[in-house]
Amino acid sequence: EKIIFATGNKNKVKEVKKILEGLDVEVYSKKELNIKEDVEETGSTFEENAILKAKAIAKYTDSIVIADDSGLEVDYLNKEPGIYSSRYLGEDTPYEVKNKEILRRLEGVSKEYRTARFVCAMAIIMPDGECLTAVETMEGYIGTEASGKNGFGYDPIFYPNGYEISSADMTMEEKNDISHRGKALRKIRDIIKEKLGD
Ligand code: ITT
Repeated sequence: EKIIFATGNKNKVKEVKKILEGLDVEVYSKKELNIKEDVEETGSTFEENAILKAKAIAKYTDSIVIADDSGLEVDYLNKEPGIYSSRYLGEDTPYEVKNKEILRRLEGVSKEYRTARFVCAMAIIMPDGECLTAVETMEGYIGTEASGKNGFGYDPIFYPNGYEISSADMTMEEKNDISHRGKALRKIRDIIKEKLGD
């Protein structure tokens, strides 16, 4: 059974391919399918935006479609950048710059007030049009410096609770085990398994 993962983010594709490993599915990104459509993320929640992205692609195919909308909520910054995570300081601004800016805005703030979380909403559209979602978080805090070369985006400044390292210092397997994306996608995987009857 073919699954289409509707995203333009190759880091998400890597993580999702790994998380769905072992299930008899093929993951295709939009790029691999030559779908050029750029979806406007006009929703006001991660969940709404995930559904928008999945629906935009579902009209091109009879396969199962999944989409991920995710981001970082920093409590001290009133949950910024939130659903605007990829657009924060401009879509093309390097993450080094975005991460530095968040660290700067938290300068002098003690650890107990540096709490943050990654949120992931996964939407799945079945061939019969049924739409389901799973929303999960990874709780942690913003460190005082960026660290790590793995992962992507805000990973170098995010330190998951219970670990002394950033999520960019984790292997992809370690991160997937505890991450917002890992947790949401494993729920979706169980739904797929049920539907496919295996
Ligand atoms: P698609 O919409 O095409 O899937 P995108 O990168 O634009 O790709 P989002 O709109 O969902 O995706 O933006 C999510 C942003 O939140 C992403 O670009 C990262 O900056 C950040 N983010 C989400 N999950 C993350 C993770 O696991 N680690 C680090 N940053 C993450």
